[in-house]
Formats: sequence, structure tokens, C-alpha cells
Amino acid sequence: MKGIVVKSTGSWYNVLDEEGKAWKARVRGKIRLHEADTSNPIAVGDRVLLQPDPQYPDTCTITDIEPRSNWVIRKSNKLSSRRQIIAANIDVAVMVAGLAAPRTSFGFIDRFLVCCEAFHIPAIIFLNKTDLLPSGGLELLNEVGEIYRNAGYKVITGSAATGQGVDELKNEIAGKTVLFAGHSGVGKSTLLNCMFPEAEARVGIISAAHEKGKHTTTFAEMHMFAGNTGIIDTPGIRDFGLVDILPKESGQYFPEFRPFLQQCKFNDCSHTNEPECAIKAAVEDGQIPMQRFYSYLSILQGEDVFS
Ligand SMILES: Nc1nc2c(ncn2[C@@H]2O[C@H](COP(=O)(O)OP(=O)(O)OP(=O)(O)O)[C@@H](O)[C@H]2O)c(=O)[nH]1
Ligand SMILES: [Mg+2]
Ligand SMILES: [Zn+2]
Repeated sequence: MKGIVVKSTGSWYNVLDEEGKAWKARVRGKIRLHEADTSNPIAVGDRVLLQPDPQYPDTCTITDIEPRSNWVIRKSNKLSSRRQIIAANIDVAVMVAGLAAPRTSFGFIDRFLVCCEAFHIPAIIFLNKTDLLPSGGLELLNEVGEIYRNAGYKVITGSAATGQGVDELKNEIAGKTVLFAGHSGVGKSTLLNCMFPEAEARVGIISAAHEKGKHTTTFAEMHMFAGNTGIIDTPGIRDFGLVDILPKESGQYFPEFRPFLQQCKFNDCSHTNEPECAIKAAVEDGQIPMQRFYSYLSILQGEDVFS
């Protein structure tokens, strides 16, 4: 019997089988792991083989994991070498970000996008809470939108409170397995409920608690709709430590850098101190946005913490 992991809470997993029936599952014995050295060998989105447990109803054992088409992984925290798989087998990732309460930094967005590029996961940016934009905020919103649209990303501006942009997002993700990521409090769960009221995802109250890393959503969980749209709501991520990506290769993961990369004088150009660097030239004449170049530099320097 085959199934898909929709939630992981430690040693137990919630799994849906192909008929949509829910099971509680556990790993017993030895199974083949694709990623050693992670805090969670089985992640939400994993396709697994199941063996029903004859003794207990609705309970089964996970006997194998199918190879993943992709996965998003991060360092659990700055000091740790432990890696955490956020989700696996994703068709599209939605970065929920905001210019208001809480405001998302470019660095955080860019780090997530680099990760998506590295694992070949198409990404959409949803700039939420447009109803709360401060005065002059619309201009900034458009500017931010342009930066990412020019890089080739789909950008939707909207609000889970007013419903603006929500249908557009829903159309983009229909029939797909979707990862919702972003800081705590940006409105991931609210957006999910707005698209699919039957989701009934828990929504938090913005408070000082968010600053202390207290999350309303505490475990990544896939919500399945109409049998074929799976939305993975995740706890807000504060830091996004990149793993398995060499800093010096990260230029390739900025799509708008690519047309220039071949034009640098040195083919191993780091775009910092080298002469005749096409990337720096493109930044100088405005073809590459300064913010994106800064994000590149910070990844290159191996800086870990973004908030
Ligand atoms: N004004 C306004 N408030 C919003 C919007 N979207 C979400 N909120 C509010 O923001 C707060 C946090 O929303 P959540 O959906 O819990 O945020 P989250 O991203 O799921 O947070 P975590 O689960 O902690 O990661 C709630 O009070 C929502 O009502 C929006 O577009 N406009
Ligand atoms: Mg949430
Ligand atoms: Zn260069």
C-alpha cells in the first residue's frame, strides 16, 4: 500500500493512502534513508510504502520511502550542523512575504529563492497584507514586485483579509503540491483558509510572541483539497541557513544574473574584487538590482542569519 506523509510529529506520522484514508504510521526496523544526518528522515510530502498493523485499526508501519523528486532543507539553527527537511516532492513553493507587520527582508526572500532554484522548484512570491500598507507603501510594493518579476518570478500582491490576489494564487496552485513558507505571522495559514475555508488552519494573533519565535503553526502539515491540491502549511521560519549549496555557485541561482555570468573576464569570477566583472557592471547600470546583489554577497560570505 502506498501513501503520502501529511504530517510528522516526531515518531508518529500522519499518512494518507491512495484512497484518501488517513493512517497513523511509524517507522519500525531498518529503512533505506535518502538523507542521513537530518533531524527528520521522513518529511511531509514523502511518498511511502505502508504495511497495515493487524493489531491496531488505522495504524501502519512505514516500510520504505520512494526517492524524492526534490526537497527543501535548511539548517535547524545557526550553530547546529543538524539539517531539517522542511518538505519533499514539491511542485511549487509560495513565499508569503509582507511589507507590513511583520516586514520580510530581501535577504530572507532571496535565500529561500536560491534554495528553490538549487532544487529546481518553481517559486511564487505572494506579498500579503496590502490592506495594511503604510502611506507610500504602494510604491515600495510595486518596486519590490518589479525586482522579482524581472528575475522571472510570478509575484502576486494581495491580502488574505480582503481577498485581493487570492483567486489568482488559487489558480496558480490548483492540482499541485505546494509549499507555503515565510516568517511567522505573515499570514500563511490565513491565506490557506481564505482559499479553502474547509482547511480550518489555526491562525495566530500578531503579538510580541512572534518576535520570540513562538509559532501558531507548530508542525508542517499538508492539507489536501479536491484530492489533488496539497498545501503544506509550515511554521514560520526565522532563519534560513542554506545547506548543500556552495556559496561560490550561488550566482547561478539568481536568474537575472545568468545572462551576464559568461561575460565576466574570469570564469570563476566571484563578482567581488575581480576586474572586468559583468555582474558588477550590470549592477552599476541598473540591470541587476542592488538588493539582489547584496543578497548574493551575503550568501557568498556565508552569513547565516536572516530575519
Ligand atoms: N490585515 C491583515 N491581516 C492579516 C492578513 N493575513 C493574515 N493576517 C493576520 O495576521 C495574523 C497572523 O496570521 P497567520 O495566518 O497565523 O500567520 P502564519 O504565517 O500562519 O504564522 P505562523 O503559523 O506562526 O508561521 C493573524 O492575526 C491574521 O488574521 C492580511 O492580509 N491582512
Ligand atoms: Mg500558520
Ligand atoms: Zn563577475
